[in-house]
Amino acid sequence: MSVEAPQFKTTNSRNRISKKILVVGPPKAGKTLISTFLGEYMGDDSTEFELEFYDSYRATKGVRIVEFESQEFSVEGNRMEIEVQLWDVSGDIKYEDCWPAIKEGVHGVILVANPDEHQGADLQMWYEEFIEKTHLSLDSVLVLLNEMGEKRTNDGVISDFKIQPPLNSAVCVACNLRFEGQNLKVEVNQFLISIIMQDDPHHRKPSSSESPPPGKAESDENIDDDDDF
Ligand SMILES: Nc1nc2c(ncn2[C@@H]2O[C@H](COP(=O)(O)OP(=O)(O)O)[C@@H](O)[C@H]2O)c(=O)[nH]1
Ligand SMILES: [Mg+2]
Repeated sequence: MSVEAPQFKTTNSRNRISKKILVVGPPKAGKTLISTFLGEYMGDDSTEFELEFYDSYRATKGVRIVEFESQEFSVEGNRMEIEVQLWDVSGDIKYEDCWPAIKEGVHGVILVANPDEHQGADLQMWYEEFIEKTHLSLDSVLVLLNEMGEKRTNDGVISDFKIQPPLNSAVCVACNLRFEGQNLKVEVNQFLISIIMQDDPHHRKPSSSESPPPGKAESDENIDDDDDF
């Protein structure tokens, strides 16, 4: 299957572009909860979050689409917003007949695992299907290690989670929605910047140390100034 290179899609004069991002990974990793969180909170500067955790697991049937608009990014003085279409994909492979349609026109992938329940190898099939086969750059991939429960991020479980190459070159961050939703917003903003940078290969990719402040992804300093965006 051939996939066209991501392109700017300007829908109006305010530089609004659309990006299709898949959320994939094994079942019960927290994909649906994370997608709901992003849909609810990425478009504003909320720092207080209300999350509904379910005691009984409700498996996603096939795929669920969550849409949100990013906050404005400033790129070389131009304001732009990203209309994100987040495809929350079931971790059940019985829906694999739907995968070709799901993969079509994808611009980025968020891979989610629960480091208490999964291992790096559990991401391999999802990497091959949704990243390798679609020829996506690893700059358009974010691996989220979603810790559930009372633990904070960055504990031993995270450091023991071994991701196989070449996926281990992608940005990998730990998150714990219960305590650190704001960190997730910052990381996803950075991920969105990385995806829009793919549209222009002359631009330098922002590094994680250049993360925008929460909810304000100012990327002017992250790019060369020899090109119009
Ligand atoms: N306590 C807690 N529960 C979570 C978290 N993320 C997901 N869950 C719960 O774990 C179960 C599976 O989450 P879900 O998002 O449906 O996983 P999916 O199969 O990857 O889409 C659900 O009952 C969620 O409410 C989390 O960060 N903390
Ligand atoms: Mg789900």
